[in-house]
Amino acid sequence: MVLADYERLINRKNIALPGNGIYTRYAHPVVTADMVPPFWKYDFNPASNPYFMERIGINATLNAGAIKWQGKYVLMVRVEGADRKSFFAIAESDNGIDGFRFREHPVTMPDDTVPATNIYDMRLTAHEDGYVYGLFCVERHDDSRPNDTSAATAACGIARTRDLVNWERLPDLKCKSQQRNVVLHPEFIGGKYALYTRPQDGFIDAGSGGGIGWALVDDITNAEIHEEQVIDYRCYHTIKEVKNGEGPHPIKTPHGWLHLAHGVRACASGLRYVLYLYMTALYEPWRPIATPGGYFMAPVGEEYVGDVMNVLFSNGWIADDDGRVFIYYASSDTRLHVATSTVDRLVDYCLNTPHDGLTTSESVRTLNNLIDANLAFGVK
Ligand code: M1P
Repeated sequence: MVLADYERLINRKNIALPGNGIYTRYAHPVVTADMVPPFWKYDFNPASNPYFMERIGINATLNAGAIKWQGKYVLMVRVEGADRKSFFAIAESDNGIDGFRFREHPVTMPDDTVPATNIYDMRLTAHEDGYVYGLFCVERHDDSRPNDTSAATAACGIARTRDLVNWERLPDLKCKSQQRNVVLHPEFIGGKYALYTRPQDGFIDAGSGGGIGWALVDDITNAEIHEEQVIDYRCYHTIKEVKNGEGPHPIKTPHGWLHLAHGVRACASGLRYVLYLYMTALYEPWRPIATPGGYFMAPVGEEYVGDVMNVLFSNGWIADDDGRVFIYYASSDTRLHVATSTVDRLVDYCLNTPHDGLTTSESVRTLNNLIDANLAFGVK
């Protein structure tokens, strides 16, 4: 029964929903906690489990890295157990929108010299050096505050593989600040590895770290940031007032690098996480060339609800050779969805969406420009 229900669920066909011309959402999430194989949760031996009870609880499947690998759409899913520990597990599909099935075992990630309490949110980058890298957040208790059971530190863990099975763990990124949302650029820049960073004052607060940063690293096997420049700033009364962070590595297009990121604002009900796009120059991936205003995607319907409400977060997308783009995003730290678009549409969105004029007068002026153009065109 449990196995039959599971097979029915993971074989459910997804249904495209009417869209806005920019992307298409789908009726069903692509990966949920219910899609984790029952043999990860139940002991199937009646001798040791006479009541057929769940022995290991799975709480959520979220924030997945993504890569096209040997013809399959592969997600490096953050799976969170009932014990609040996250780990990585690969789920793969033939078409990218449904049929995701977890491999038999989760990923065994070697530890750095100081073991982590938690690891999550891997960004996958097939680098031109020939390795596939996984950069992820490494969380440990902050032992400088021994009496505070909530005090934590965030750093960037680095691992690499050639087969998505065996992982070589490299030393964690060294830098002055704490880091989350660090992403490896897929190409060398002046012979160096390039990182999108997110300097932060504390474990949660971005504080004085002004936004998404850029840093070059000489040696990825002993990565250290000496200089970091902010390339995408946080800003008052925008969707990224409180925090922002790079999503997956940017997609290379003839018009420049296409970036997906998350922006965070505060409100009475807590933090609101939305997704936005921006572009940087083809030969200077640190230089913004297009910054469409507002959000690209925000929670709708059930996406609002979950462990951490009002959150969309993405650290994985796949650009296919035919120009289709599969955007994997999690809602409310609970489940994973896909939205599809094309490189052409996303570039058009970036180049032609008005930027945020930062005042209400500018927003009305921009709106009137569009209305007047449409009226002149004869549309009412
Ligand atoms: O809970 C929302 C997100 O919060 C963190 O992201 P950020 O560091 O940008 O605030 C991460 O813990 C992320 O995993 C989580 O989805």
